[in-house]
Amino acid sequence: MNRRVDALRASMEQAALTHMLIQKPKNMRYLTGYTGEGCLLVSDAGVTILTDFRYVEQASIQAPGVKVVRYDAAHPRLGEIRQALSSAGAHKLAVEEDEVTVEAYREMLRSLSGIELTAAGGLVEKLRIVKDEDEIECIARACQISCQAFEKLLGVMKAGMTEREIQLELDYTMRRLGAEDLAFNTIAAAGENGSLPHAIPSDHVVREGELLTLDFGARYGGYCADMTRTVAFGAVSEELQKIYDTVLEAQLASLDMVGPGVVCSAVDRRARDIIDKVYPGAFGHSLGHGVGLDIHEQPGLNARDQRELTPGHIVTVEPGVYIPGVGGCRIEDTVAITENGFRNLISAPKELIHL
Ligand SMILES: [Mn+2]
Repeated sequence: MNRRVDALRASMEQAALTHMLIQKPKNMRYLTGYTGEGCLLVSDAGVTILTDFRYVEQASIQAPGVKVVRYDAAHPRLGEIRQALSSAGAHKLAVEEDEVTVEAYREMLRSLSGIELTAAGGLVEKLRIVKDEDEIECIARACQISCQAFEKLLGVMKAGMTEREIQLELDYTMRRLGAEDLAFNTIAAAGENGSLPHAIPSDHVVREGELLTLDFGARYGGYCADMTRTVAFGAVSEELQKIYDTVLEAQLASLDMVGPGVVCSAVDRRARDIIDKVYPGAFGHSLGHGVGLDIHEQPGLNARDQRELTPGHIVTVEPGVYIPGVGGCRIEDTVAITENGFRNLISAPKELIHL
């Protein structure tokens, strides 16, 4: 069928599973290229897309060669699934337990009586951790679009604009440059708002003497970019400069140790030690996360993740300092782990830019 479906079937076999129902849109896309609604049924006989009238043609275009089964009121989805299992003599169906709602689960219990439902969420996500060349190139392109948009923004952004105006300009520019969508809602936080790591852009007018944190990313080919830069408007206080310098030192030091065989938690620790010495407790989130079809994937650069980075992992490195009443700063790159170290997919400069 294809390498990804083959890999999933291999991990299903290891888990003694013959049939798996995939309902997460990103997992459906990863396995087949199909982006419409419905679900996938994966078995040793192959993969089937189950969908309704609206998506039948789209499925055949996006996933050529994949069997498409149309369901409707007379032939409901769960009836089709039940039939597929019974004709294969199967009595067990794996589902994504972190996707199925309680209501949907109850309906499955009713409609699939006699079939054991088992939790197998995470099997596809485990495959998605290591990106292939095509995926890395999509993320690299998404990062390139994001960096180009940031560079253009630097030419037009000035004190007197609101956070929302800056956000709109950046979003528009990413789309103009080829982003199919945004990877997530752009964060633009200036002045005291900078102490909110996930601030919602407001009508706050950016003034001279403020830092502005921009966290954003384009989406390309379904894949996300994630980058953050903090810029200054005019001259900033010694206090804000010190915050910036501390975050930059932590970002460069932790980035420097990234590579294959390095334990995720150790990278987080490196950045945290640097920041905690100057601003104890002011870096309250993890250092980074995997990026792919979803903006937050595995592995995590955090205190709990003891896995080793391996070639094909794509992670963010994004330390920050947040001080209520004063402001904040974050600097973030998205990097691909390679055989020898890493490839930084974000090319935007990191020294403090004064506008
Ligand atoms: Mn991020």
